[in-house]
Amino acid sequence: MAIARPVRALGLAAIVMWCFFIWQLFSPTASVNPRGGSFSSLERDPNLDPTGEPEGKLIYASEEYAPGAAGTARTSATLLALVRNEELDDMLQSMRDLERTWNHKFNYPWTFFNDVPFTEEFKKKTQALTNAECRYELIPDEHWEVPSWINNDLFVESTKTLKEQKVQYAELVSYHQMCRWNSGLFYKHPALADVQYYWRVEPKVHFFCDIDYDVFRYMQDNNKTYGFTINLYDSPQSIPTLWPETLKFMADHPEHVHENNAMNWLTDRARRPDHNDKANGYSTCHFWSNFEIADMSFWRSKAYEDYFNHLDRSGGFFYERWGDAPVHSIALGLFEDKSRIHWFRDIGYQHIPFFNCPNSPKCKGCVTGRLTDGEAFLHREDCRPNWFKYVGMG
Ligand SMILES: Nc1nc2c(ncn2[C@@H]2O[C@H](COP(=O)(O)OP(=O)(O)OP(=O)(O)O)[C@@H](O)[C@H]2O)c(=O)[nH]1
Ligand SMILES: [Mg+2]
Repeated sequence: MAIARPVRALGLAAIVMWCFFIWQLFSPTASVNPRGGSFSSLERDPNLDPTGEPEGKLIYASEEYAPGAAGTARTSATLLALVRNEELDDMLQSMRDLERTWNHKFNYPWTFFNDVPFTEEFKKKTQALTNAECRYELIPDEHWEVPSWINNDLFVESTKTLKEQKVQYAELVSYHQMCRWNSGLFYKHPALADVQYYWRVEPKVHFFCDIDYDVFRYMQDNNKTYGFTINLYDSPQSIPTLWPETLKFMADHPEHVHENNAMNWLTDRARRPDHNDKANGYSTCHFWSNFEIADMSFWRSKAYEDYFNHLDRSGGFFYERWGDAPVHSIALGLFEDKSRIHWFRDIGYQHIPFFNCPNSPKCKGCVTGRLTDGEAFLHREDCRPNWFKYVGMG
């Protein structure tokens, strides 16, 4: 019996679609891994691979890490938190996690910063969670105030535009102040004058994995400048002139650009061309700086000081909403040897809505390889594949 031509066509289309479906499912470059991490340029999320301690020299806990003066193995370092009195409960949550997984073995001091004095309750409750010393520091006015060269009318006008473009927190002056302080001022506080390394800790973050070695000594003994866990795309609307200002700066100061820089990571256009276009040449890829373990010598270097001053004078911390994350990341990507930047893949971490959750028996409370527990579209913000592609996983 002859089959009518439309029916034959329909059958053929069904077979083609079925083949396409099967190909999507079993293709070796499937872009979605079963745990939810979305990788288009890698076969799988490396967090799914068994993760141990980093290579290199590691120093483990001993009696030389006892609290107080007995702690002779500790290097010059602090856990560092900028926090408001109202965030006490969330800060205690972060502290509990970090003390449990790491600091009770090493007893590094905590340094808390605030633009207003800390309450007695804040001091009492935070100190009660650690055997290490806690320091409570007020930020000097000249580090926090809006700089004299910022025009308030222009600021108000600019925030309207930013709000129209849905830039989060654009209307909050304090948010701009916070980003500027985290970019170029925190390490100038007199309380940190003799401190070299810091681990930045925000309220309401989580740490999931037991870490048994001294991470600050890891940085020092293995010649690392900066450590991160998560790498994301930024909102290009918050930084339209950051890259153009950076190019101007580089033209004036070519001597600061490191020969082993990560320029191709900073300027990648392949993965998210729209972001690169809106940010005028910057991929917007950045280390998510609510977590950072770093050597302040880099921020205190002439290269970074010159760069920060250039950016600060241009007004973009207020007329746009430049975050410390892209500012730090661009500076590191240009002025530092990229081999001195380390992915702490073994430190399980969450700041809502993103995770770094390694595959290790030392981790509890997060799902291995899960990048986010938020909406599916958030996977698009993952920029780690670019870092791995251009720099590696070291
Ligand atoms: N003392 C003080 N701390 C602040 C102020 N604004 C922000 N911070 C702190 O700066 C850090 C970053 O601020 P967040 O409000 O968490 O900004 P964010 O991480 O971009 O935003 P979320 O996604 O909402 O967490 C946190 O540690 C805050 O506690 C402020 O005006 N004063
Ligand atoms: Mg936060």
